[in-house]
Amino acid sequence: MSLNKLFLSTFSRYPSRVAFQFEGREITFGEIEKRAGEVAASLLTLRVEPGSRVAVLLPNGPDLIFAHLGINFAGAVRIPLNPAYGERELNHIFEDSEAEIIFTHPEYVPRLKKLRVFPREIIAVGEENWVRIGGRGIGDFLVAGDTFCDEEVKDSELAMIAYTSGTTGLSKGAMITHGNLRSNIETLIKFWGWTENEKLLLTLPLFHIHGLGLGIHGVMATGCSCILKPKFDPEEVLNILNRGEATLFMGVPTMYHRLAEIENPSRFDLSRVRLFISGSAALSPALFQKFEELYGHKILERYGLTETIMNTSNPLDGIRKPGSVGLPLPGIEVRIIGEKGNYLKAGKTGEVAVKGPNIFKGYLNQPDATEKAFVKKYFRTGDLGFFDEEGYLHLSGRKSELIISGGYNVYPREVEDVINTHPKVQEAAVAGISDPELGEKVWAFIVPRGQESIEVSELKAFLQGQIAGYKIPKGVTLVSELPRNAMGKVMKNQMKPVSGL
Ligand code: MLC
Ligand code: AMP
Repeated sequence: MSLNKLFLSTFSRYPSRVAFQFEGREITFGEIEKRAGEVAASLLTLRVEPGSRVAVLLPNGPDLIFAHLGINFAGAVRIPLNPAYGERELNHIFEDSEAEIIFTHPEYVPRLKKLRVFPREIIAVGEENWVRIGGRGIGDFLVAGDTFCDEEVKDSELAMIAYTSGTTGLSKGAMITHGNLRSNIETLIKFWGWTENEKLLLTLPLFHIHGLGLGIHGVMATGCSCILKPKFDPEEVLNILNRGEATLFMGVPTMYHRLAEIENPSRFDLSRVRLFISGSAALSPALFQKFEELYGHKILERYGLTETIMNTSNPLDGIRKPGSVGLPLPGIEVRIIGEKGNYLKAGKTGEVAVKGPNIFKGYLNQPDATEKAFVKKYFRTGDLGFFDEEGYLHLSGRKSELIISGGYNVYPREVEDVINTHPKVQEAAVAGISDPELGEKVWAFIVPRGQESIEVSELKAFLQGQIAGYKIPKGVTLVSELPRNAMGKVMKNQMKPVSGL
């Protein structure tokens, strides 16, 4: 069954139920069905065909949801994009994906039009109307209709291409099918005891698998209600939970850190919340314990990737082990593999590899990277870990230099490539520095050209607009040279954020 069919069955069960509360607006499932149907019908008037790629560059809100669902209802493939992306990221994604259409906020239109590459039709999503700006001039986008080309959409067809940071410095498009998304959300709903009576508080950004594939898809699949926020604000979250307006919260560890560090936490009674779920980055046992002491809840930690959606989770009813990402989800096989691709026993650390209906179809336009990503039909996650005797997975590191800052992934190479184009920079290396709030923060080590000096503010100004803000180094250390091993590889574990000059 396609994701579309799953969502359509919810619409027919609960047409008048409020699905989302967003900034004073209430949106029912019936309204979502109508708007998403109109989006689908309107896309077909723009020669969108099954398999066409359509990007969404919108802030959190109902319009983003209408656009995403409408694209899939038209049989097309959606590409979620972070509004913080700069020129470099967008040019690459549009070139690589050949996205034909983009839904965006009217304010972002001038920025898009300045890019080297952009889709043939831009749909500016305004409060009153949706305006089409494209080859055939400017006009209204939305037409009446309810096109659901569901009969033809199969489990194996692509629903989404999600860009995830790439080791080579440019992001890779992970091709995710209807079957991947549908099977995973169905599994999670059962595993987490998520029903139509749930009230989800969703403050995650909706351009990653966490907010979209879990948060939005969970609401669509269960028919539960959701308070959706433009962004995360710890005081606001605690007030909503204290008033008993939500029963489920999902977040990244940085959010839980901020909830735990709030002034005077005893003001808040969170006893009416059923479940707190954390993922996208490691939740430290210290934070797990502090949250339990303050609010009486054991956070349920789970583990996933854009390419696999969710793989493991601590149980709802069994033991939630601090520092562990839990048990393989039903129907999903998780193995630990050694250097030669051999399977390792419990207690032995190796690369985490996953097989199941959740595994993506491969990287767009990258057959080599796709081939390398699999061993014996298992997807290699790049994460290192081991199983304990009770079958719980513990992650212990990563094979690559990936930095995870507040739940966002940053590959050093991408940031280095841009810093290296600065005229005062001879050479740069970027690494993750441990940080209590963000987990890791991005830091640049720079060998300046000649006698030049370079300030953090100057570097930030240079990078702004080229790459997303969360990738911009929080600090810079000037060094006379980068430490290298005999092979000439920079030894990042030897770089410390104190001045080396
Ligand atoms: C924001 N900024 C960050 C940052 N988030 N810097 C480093 N790391 C981060 N994570 C910077 C912005 O660029 C900006 O800088 C300044 O902080 C303020 O921006 P903001 O938007 O007001 O930030 P804030 O609200 O504080 O954001 C923190 C946060 C956010 C934790 C709420 O980072 C967040 O929503 N993270 C969730 C990411 C996520 O959903 N990941 C899922 C990936 S999927 P300036 O200088 O530009 O003003 C995945 C699979 C799985 O991993 O398992 O789930
Ligand atoms: P992304 O490519 O943005 O989907 O990020 C996927 C990566 O996030 C994984 O490969 C892990 O390194 C990391 N991740 C996700 N969940 C967890 C978790 N619970 N603990 C530690 N790391 C996690």
